Amino acid sequence: MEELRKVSLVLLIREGEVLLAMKKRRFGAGRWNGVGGKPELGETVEQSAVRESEEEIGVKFGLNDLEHVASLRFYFPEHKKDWNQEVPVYLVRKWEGEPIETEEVRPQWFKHADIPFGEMWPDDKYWLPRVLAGEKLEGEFYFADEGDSFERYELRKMA
Ligand code: 6OG
Repeated sequence: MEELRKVSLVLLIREGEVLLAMKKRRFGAGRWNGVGGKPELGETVEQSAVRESEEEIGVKFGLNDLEHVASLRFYFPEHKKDWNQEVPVYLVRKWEGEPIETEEVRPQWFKHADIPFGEMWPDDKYWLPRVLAGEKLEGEFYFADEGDSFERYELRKMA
């Protein structure tokens, strides 16, 4: 299978709550998600997680604060295969600054019981509760269309 580009996903967490951000534009617009994005030239995916978190919501933390909790591979139909990506998911428990709204996203804290899965990528309800409960996961999601549903998925404990 071809190499997938890696795109970071960061979830800030505090007691019983997770920070999600409403994406205001581009890929994933209109959905709540973590922050993060594509590495720039010469950057590792971890560095992209740190940089994008500061750019998107104004919080600062170090590479050591990234807790790698999942690796998810997303596959789309042939006509959308440029959306295929591997997403390492990181939890962050300690940062500097208060999350702020920017042109790209609007952040908001959610209690675990109130996570708005209906307004998120459809994969999230399968892996996010498990990751928040302390599991480390890897898996694949095969989308049937442009991201509203998927045909099948596999999730297993991270090797
Ligand atoms: P930019 O293209 O904005 O980064 N991402 C996904 N997150 C979830 N929960 N489900 C998916 O299923 C995803 N596909 C991509 C990775 C895109 C951001 O969205 C994440 C990045 O954080 C398809 O640079």
